[in-house]
Amino acid sequence: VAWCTVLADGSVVAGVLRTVAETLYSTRIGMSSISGLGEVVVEDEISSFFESSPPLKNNDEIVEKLNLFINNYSGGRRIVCVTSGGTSVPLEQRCVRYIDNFSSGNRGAASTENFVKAGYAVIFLYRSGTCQPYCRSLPDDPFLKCFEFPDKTNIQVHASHLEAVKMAVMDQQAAIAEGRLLKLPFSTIYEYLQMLRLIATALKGDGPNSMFYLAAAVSDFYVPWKSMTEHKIQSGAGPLDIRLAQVPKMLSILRSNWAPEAFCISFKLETDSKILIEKATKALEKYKVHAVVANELTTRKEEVVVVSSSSNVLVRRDGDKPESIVEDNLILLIVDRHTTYINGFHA
Ligand code: 9Z3
Repeated sequence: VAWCTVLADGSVVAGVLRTVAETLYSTRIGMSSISGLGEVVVEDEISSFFESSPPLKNNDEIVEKLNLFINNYSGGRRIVCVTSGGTSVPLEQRCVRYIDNFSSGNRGAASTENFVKAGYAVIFLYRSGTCQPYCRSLPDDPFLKCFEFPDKTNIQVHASHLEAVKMAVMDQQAAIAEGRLLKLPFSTIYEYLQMLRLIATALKGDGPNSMFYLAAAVSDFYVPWKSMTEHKIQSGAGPLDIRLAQVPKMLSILRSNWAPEAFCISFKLETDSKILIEKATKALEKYKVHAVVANELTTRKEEVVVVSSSSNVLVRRDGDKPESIVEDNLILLIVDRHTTYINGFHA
């Protein structure tokens, strides 16, 4: 997981946090393997994570939207929850500073477009402010770059961006009107995990027709809400020393409990390509997901490896076509695997 701090005093905070986090990580791994009670420990950690989390502000509204969206699509159709963007970890309850996980949201947004194209209904659980489906061809600041004023009362799209804006608006409107796209934003690790649990619970009735495609970059460490200072941390007190707890791995409970019949794809990101496949294979075995998409930070837009119990498949973007993206081929493969899974389930 890539660590970086945001806002003022960043460099000092980053150095200290990294050291403490790494120490905690190795301590906890050691304890679990000695106790031999891995499953129980994980379930306890998960319960206490949720019990101590600040409640979701718009819980009822999210549940209502989810139920409406899921009930709106006729049985037998496929539905996928795509997670996208990084989770933030607040350092103060009235948050001024936070730790962030790297992710532009490109993978999630592009994958969503491809799932919709393949006939899926998509619940897009995304980090606020990250890349959105159908907006990848627009400039970073579309409002300032796409529009012009022929006179004071009219606004029109620059000819250079006309096609991109037209496609973005039309495709997004069609996906929403057809009940194929529900967008739910999160910011913190607390919001992300509570929303993921809500979605998984809501999708339980859809069994093997549902899929989780977990491309979000999820924090491994966090500050438990109750041990977090309420007000802004003061810099006058000198260097900062914060204890980070390990975020319990929700993948195992997602698979075993929240949505045991759903098809589940997780992602593994590394910066050292030498350990990538080994780490992805370990994750596959440990969390019993159906496949792990392994990617290396600098080449993630060119290629990924889909690691599963049957094979490791290298998926590349089509180098001959400039507009080709790796998600075009990746989603074709994942959809194919999902079909095999559904057929096997009913056999
Ligand atoms: C990924 O590996 C995604 O493919 C990326 C996509 C975040 C690299 P972008 O959003 O990049 O297009 O800029 N996501 C999972 C990252 C992660 O944190 N995985 C955890 C891990 O590797 C497991 S949940 O341990």
